[in-house]
Amino acid sequence: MKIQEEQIQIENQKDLASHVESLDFLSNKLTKQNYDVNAIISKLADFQVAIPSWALGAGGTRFGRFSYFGEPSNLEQKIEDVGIIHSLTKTAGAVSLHIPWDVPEDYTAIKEVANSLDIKFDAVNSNTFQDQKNAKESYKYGSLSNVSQAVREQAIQHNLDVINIGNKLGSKALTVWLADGSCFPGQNNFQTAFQNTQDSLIDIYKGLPQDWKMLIEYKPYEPNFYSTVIQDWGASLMLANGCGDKAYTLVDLGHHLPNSNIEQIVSILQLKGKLGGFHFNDSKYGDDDLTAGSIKPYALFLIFNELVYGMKNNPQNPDLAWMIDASHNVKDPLEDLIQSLEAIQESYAKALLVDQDALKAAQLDNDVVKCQEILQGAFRTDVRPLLEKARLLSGGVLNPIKAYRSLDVREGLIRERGKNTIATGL
Ligand code: LRH
Ligand code: MN
Ligand code: MN
Repeated sequence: MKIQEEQIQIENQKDLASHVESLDFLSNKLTKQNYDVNAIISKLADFQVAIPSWALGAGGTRFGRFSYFGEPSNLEQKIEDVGIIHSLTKTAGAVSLHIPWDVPEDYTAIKEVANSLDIKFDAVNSNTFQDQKNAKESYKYGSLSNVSQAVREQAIQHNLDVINIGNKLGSKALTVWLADGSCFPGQNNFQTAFQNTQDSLIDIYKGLPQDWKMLIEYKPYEPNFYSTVIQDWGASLMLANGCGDKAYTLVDLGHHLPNSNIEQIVSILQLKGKLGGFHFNDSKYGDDDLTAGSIKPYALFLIFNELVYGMKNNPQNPDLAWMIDASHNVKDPLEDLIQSLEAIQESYAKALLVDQDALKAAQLDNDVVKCQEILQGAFRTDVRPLLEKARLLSGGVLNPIKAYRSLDVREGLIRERGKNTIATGL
């Protein structure tokens, strides 16, 4: 199923008058306050977030999974789904593959599908948290940190294979997330596990092409519940530094203990030029993988405020690999991804409204109240007309959820793929 340009135009006609009215109102207001509205809109239009190949079907939990009909059952269909989201939002121009869930059978064919939908291949993710079919060694007690050299070698080789697959598709980054750790005190020697991980990562790093990055993701718990080897940003940063210049820390919003100050983590990593990537989701309790911005929108805005500051003031930090890492049990996965994209863009737009000079002046005056007024003034602005305009200029729709429903996209997918499809992966 492919959304046609005429369909987009018809959808946009329905909402154009009210869009123009609300954009005029906001633009006038912002222009009077000396904002360059067009510059903000063009930054929004340029901002692209990768969709993970594992988020296109109903994710489920370990207690059950409720299928969403018309789900993609192969990589080609997954990329087609990303194409649908991208044609509506124009902000999802990349897909991030998890290997071995999504090993392409025919590289030329897959690249053609992606190309025709204007989708690029973002970071490739390795998987040493599940045992693979016919694998000699088991990851039950860890992968890159395992006490067995044979297991470590198998896990290293898998990562090198993933780099190879990504290379054929045009990816430029490898994301490593390890489930390695322990469930009970005494099970692991912390130092041995950490050193093994460092040595294994260095072996993988040696196989990284010159223009690639290695992104090291951390997580404090799950599936191991007593300790994880890469428990936090400090552990990730140490490992990245131990590998070299092309290795960076990746922040997944759900991978923190409750009340962690994520915006501060993001800020300091950028200062050190070591923030490489980002996984967006939201959570109430743990790694809940809920829709971005659905639970703590102010926290997402504060994170973006630091990211915007860093993108301007930290040229030592590379361009970031942005990705949504969410999972859906009760929503249509495509609608959920559209909502995440909207929340991410909205936070970005609000962060672009923060008057950095005024904030700096207020900080130098120790005017705490003014600092808060500046941040909250930006946060409380309804920036949605700016997002609409960015989509309109890029050929997307003014209202993606409304258009998705009015075009009966899910019904079309069910007609094409049938009722009993199952998404591979998580
Ligand atoms: C781990 C994680 C990591 C994996 C993905 C499936 O919780 O966030 O990024 O690759 O989920
Ligand atoms: Mn993640
Ligand atoms: Mn996660």
